[in-house]
Amino acid sequence: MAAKKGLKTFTELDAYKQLKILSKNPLDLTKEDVLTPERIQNMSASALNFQLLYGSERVTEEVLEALEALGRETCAVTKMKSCQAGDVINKIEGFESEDRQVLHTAMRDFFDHPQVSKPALEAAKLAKTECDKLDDFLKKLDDNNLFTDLIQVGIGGSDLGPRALYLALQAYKRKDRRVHFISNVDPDDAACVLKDLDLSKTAVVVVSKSGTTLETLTNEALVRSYFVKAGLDPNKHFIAVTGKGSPMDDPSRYLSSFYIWDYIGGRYSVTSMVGGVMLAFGLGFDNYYEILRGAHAMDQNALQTRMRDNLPLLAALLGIWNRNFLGHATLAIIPYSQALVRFTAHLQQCDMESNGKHVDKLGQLVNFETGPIVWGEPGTNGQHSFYQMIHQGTTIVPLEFVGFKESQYGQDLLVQGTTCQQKLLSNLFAQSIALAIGQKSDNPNKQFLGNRPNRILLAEKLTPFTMGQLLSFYENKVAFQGFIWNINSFDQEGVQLGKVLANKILAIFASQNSRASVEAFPAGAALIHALDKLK
Ligand code: G6Q
Repeated sequence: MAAKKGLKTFTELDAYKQLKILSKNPLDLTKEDVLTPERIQNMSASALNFQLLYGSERVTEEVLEALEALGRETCAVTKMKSCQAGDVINKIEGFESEDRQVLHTAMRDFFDHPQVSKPALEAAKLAKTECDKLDDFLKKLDDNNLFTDLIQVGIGGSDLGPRALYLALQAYKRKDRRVHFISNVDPDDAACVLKDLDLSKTAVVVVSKSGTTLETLTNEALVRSYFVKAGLDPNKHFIAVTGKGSPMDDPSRYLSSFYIWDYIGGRYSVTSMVGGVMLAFGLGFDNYYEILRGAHAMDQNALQTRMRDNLPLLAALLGIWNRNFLGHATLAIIPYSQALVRFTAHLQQCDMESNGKHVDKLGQLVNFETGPIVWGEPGTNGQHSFYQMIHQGTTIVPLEFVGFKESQYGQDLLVQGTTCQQKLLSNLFAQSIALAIGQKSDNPNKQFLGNRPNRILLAEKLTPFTMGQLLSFYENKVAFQGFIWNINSFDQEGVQLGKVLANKILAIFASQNSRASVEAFPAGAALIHALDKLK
């Protein structure tokens, strides 16, 4: 791949070449005296209230230096600064593309260190205005004791992250409030949520940045119809979160409308009003603010120059070592925390939609691997399910574990001398070591080859503040990988084709197989035809 405009592509970088040489002989973690207590201690980085332990990655000091050099050579931290300052970085040079700033960090940048750049300052001011408006609105709801329940209707970025955080922070929720989610256009999703609700005490927040998403608009119409059937006026129950000027920007149809801007990508929108209305309703406004404070603190950490001071950068580079140099195609993110039950699903979108790209920022096809397949479930449950493959399967799966010293509720019991929390942590630590060092045996079926790279992210307790930091840690890690690969982590052209074809199939359904609609998409018509054969 020839470099365009004098810029080196990823594989032409000096650090890439150095890492390529080093990767021919990666560290063997299964050897005696490799995973020593000293290594575990030395290969750890801390920032804020997190510790990242990476002794069980296949890296030596030499590899770490080369990774740091890769970060420098690709100006990763400078690019992060430029992103947070509001430069237009969401674009592909020379081709028709999105052409926007990327300013989700400004949604939480109105605390101690307001951004100095003018665009970021403006964005932070607008965000603060929406927060204040939300605070007022919620106070009015409180004063009039209007609603006990809230349904968030939205999909993709307007659902996954907000839902993951709400579920993660149940220990902090308001006892008098409940939140529900409808995302799928499958009518059973809405039916199941609505069947047990007293609609007279229920508000609905419809979240769609574009105001055009098929699933969300359909679900809004469906849920409105339930209110009408119950003799209620939906306009007195429905709240909108959308982009200014979108088709949903019609305050006459809503009890209140909140706004987001085109510089906030859907999957990066949790801390904006997209997550804000629901999180502040369900957890209380102060807890929502704590999430913002935490996220802002980690955004600041992402500006640190040294790799070992900058946790998201360090994790990004370790991921790149596994992906591009050790050749691992997937990444399992396993929280040893039941509260994070949907967090990996959010990270799956955040990572795969951002970095599942095949062209670089100059529109050139890349000649290296980009984002990995991201998946996972909480531990210890995963241990009783897919860990067999992770330990002894033929595909090596690097892992990122997340764990907490304390539980959220603090309700625990000593059983046979240890608490539940200690049992949870023992399993996390044991898995990390077992995967790294493996086990020799004369019985091949009882042999563990080891050298399964993994790292552990540890914090004291999953509070709203910690949750904000964790969210930002991953958002920034994903962005760093995109900066280093020089791909655009902020667009999502790959989701368009399916949407276009789904609309052609809808036209066949809507016109009851009109000739024109069938001829416009014969393969789609053939699939519809399969429905006729069902008994
Ligand atoms: C995220 C994507 C996508 C988006 C949904 C919902 O980055 O753009 O998941 O969030 O398609 O979009 P709307 O909020 O516009 O309905």
